[in-house]
Amino acid sequence: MATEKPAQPRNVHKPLLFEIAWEVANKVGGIYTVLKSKAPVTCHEYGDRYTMIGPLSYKTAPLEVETLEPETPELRLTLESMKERGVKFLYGRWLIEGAPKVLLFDTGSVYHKLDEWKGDLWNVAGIPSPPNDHETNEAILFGYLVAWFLGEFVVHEQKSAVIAHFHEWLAGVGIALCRKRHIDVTTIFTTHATLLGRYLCAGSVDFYNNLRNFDVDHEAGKRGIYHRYCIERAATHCCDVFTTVSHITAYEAEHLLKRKPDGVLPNGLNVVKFSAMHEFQNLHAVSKERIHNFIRGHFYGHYDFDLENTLYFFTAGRYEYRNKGLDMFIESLQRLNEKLKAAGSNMTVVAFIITPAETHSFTVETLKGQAVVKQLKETVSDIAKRMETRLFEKAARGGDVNTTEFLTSEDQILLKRRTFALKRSTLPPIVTHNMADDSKDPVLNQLRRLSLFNHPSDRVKVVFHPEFLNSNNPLFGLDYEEFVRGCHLGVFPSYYEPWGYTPAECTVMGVPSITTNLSGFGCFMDDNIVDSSEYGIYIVDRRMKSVEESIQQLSDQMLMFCNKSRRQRINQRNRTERLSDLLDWKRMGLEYIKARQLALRRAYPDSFDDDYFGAADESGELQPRAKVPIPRSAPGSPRIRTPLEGADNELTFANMSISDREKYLSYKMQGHENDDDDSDLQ
Ligand code: U2F
Ligand code: UDP
Ligand code: G6P
Repeated sequence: MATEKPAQPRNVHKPLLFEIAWEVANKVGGIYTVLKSKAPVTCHEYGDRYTMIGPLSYKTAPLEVETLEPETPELRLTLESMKERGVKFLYGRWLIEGAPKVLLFDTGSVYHKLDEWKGDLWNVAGIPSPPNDHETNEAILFGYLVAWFLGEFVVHEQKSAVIAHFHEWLAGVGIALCRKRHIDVTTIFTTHATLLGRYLCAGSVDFYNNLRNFDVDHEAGKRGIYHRYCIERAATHCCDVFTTVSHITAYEAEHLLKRKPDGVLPNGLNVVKFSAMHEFQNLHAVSKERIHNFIRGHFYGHYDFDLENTLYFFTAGRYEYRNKGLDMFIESLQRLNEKLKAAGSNMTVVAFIITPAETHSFTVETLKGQAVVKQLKETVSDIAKRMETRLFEKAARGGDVNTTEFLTSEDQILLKRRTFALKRSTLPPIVTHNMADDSKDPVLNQLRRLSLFNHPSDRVKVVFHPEFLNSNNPLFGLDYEEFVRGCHLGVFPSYYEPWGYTPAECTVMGVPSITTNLSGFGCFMDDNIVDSSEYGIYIVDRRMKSVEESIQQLSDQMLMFCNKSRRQRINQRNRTERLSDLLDWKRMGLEYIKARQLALRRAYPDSFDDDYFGAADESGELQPRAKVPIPRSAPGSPRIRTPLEGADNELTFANMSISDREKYLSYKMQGHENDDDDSDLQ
């Protein structure tokens, strides 16, 4: 359905915005975090002109979305007409901060159309679709529903320009259809990874050195993803503005998808600042105590190390062994173990690996560890109460207080029984669950190969928890965020990581982390901070160094961290936390604003009077990119002077209208008081 251009030009200064993704109110991976955490800034900017479009999941949507009646006649007419033709949907408010409006389409309600639409996709775009790929079928149904909606909507709504911002290939079919049907919207496509990149990296290819040389169609065909790749590539080439989440993915996209992105939209977070600076330090201490409790149980019988001198390292994320750098993490832990032993260090490191694998629940041994220690604790508490009563009685009578006589022989026997229960002939387990396929699991095999078995002489202990954490977890009783706060260092040595939310989340919680120069986040920090290690962001070089050298570097960084005093760790956490502003959507959101402006300018060039745009230096924001300097001994908040540079592409702040700049800047100022008076030392 082609849409006629309206008689009057559409208003490009008050556009409507639709953001379309498979993960709207539907948690799958990192894109859900992008949409959810960005909602407050986008709602603030667009108000009721903003709607997210996603698939309708009857399992989760009723819990996440409150139903609304369409407010405008244009939306009502469009949705009524779709409903009359059998389309089911849910329109409402997503119950998250910002309360964005969402339109969720039930792909099942149009399943009977699948074959017709597949045929059409082949005819109009030359995209094939095999019969049994469920994910692709869903992407096609969703794409046709979105294009149907947008096509009808812009017939009814003729006054405002409409921006449709699509995320990832799963939402990509809609872009190709908007282009083929000449629907009068402007489109942005953001890819959060490339299909081929993910597949190629997971294998054993030297990905980055061969990016220019891959025969993309052949590689996609070999992996059975040619049709998916076609959708991704069509979206890339049919959109008005093409973007990725990092420069490294932009480079990858240029070679694998054959279009140089117009700009980079890095991922932010919705940073919640505590009013008192030390509050996050207190939270660390509280959560760490809970992790201590787990350790006492897990290592029962071998609990011979001092928790005051124990550091908690962790890695977390989807179970992509090579892409997430689990191989490198384990190898480096073994080196660290040797180094700490050789130095006669009194430090112990417990390294947690949190990543979902197929399991048959917790092992009996793991649960037993928690049970015996809990029993011991209860017994000690009962005995202590009895001793307290006796002690008080004796003291109240003015008698001589000889403490040994307060522990009765019965209690001594009880205590002995409990401590006998702590004896064990086996080493503390390296995995907390029964694995579905223990003998083939790559993490376990690597730990076995390197003999990391939690022996008493090991200074590095390992706990593999093959399931994401939640507060009902019987071992920790902590949700993921609380667990991260209780740890000392996050380690994410990824080989393939378009962005990487896990180290970013550590940063805003004031937890130092190690990442790599192959991750979007690592490169972003390196670009924006003079010496990020001073702020507790360590970056392993996986580009220019050999694997062996990178492993050495990672183990040295971990060793250096082990050599810090408590005071230095506290100091460093304060510095890390100060980088939060850099990752806040209030700043990162600016890149989205630029992308939307560019999309409008490309689709409606005649609607822009260039006088409307101020000169580049008018706002004071367009200065050469300033890196965050090395911290002074008690640094103030890092001064981040300019947003991510877009000098070599069209996404620059100069392209924003003055009103957009003012709106953005006024929002940015809210709630961001100067915290210069915070001391580094707690
Ligand atoms: C990118 O991360 P994503 O999470 O979007 O990666 P995808 O591969 O596109 O989607 C997540 C996949 O992982 C699966 C899930 C999806 O197929 O079914 N999965 C799982 O098998 N088990 C789980 O417990 C959870 C998910 C990118 F890689 C990151 O670097 C970026 O930070 C992120 C946001 O931009 O996008
Ligand atoms: N995560 C979680 N529970 C856990 C471990 C991780 O919810 O126990 C989340 C984490 O907070 C992060 C996401 O998983 O938001 C992983 O995102 P990342 O960008 O690091 O990688 P992706 O999986 O998107 O490639
Ligand atoms: C926080 C708490 C301090 C505690 C410290 C432990 O800063 O506020 O009371 O001493 O954590 O730090 P550590 O790095 O040893 O876990």
